[in-house]
Amino acid sequence: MEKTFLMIKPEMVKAKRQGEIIDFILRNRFNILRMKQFSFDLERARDFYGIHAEKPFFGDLIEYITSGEVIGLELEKDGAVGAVRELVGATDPAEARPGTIRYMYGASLQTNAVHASDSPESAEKELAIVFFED
Ligand code: FUP
Repeated sequence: MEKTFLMIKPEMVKAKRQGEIIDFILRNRFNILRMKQFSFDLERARDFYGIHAEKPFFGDLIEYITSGEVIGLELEKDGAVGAVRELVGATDPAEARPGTIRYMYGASLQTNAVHASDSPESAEKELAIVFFED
């Protein structure tokens, strides 16, 4: 079965709302294979978001993602990569469809509640960064 990576971002963990997202994922019939609460160090954060290194928002993004604990989840389902992206919704919560995670929990382009891998290749890279000790 296909695997992917989902991450609950710092503002959701700070607000103690991670349970709602995990419940939503389980109700949508994903299997959770691994789950880890942790803080990014700078090096891992820069690697994780390396594709955005040249973007003007990169510095803010790194500051934000290292600002508190996050929860990484390895998920499994048929077509998991696309299925999670559907549930997550558009990057900007203002553009996210009703019923999506970012519609329900996202506050801004930066504080958009979760991250989800956009391809099987990204999922593999992101899982390796987050679950590096395995
Ligand atoms: P997504 O794949 O939907 O998470 O979005 P992107 O990979 O395009 O962006 C990665 C993260 O950068 C997003 F979660 C939000 C953040 N971002 C900004 O903070 N400002 C921007 O202008 C664009 C993206």
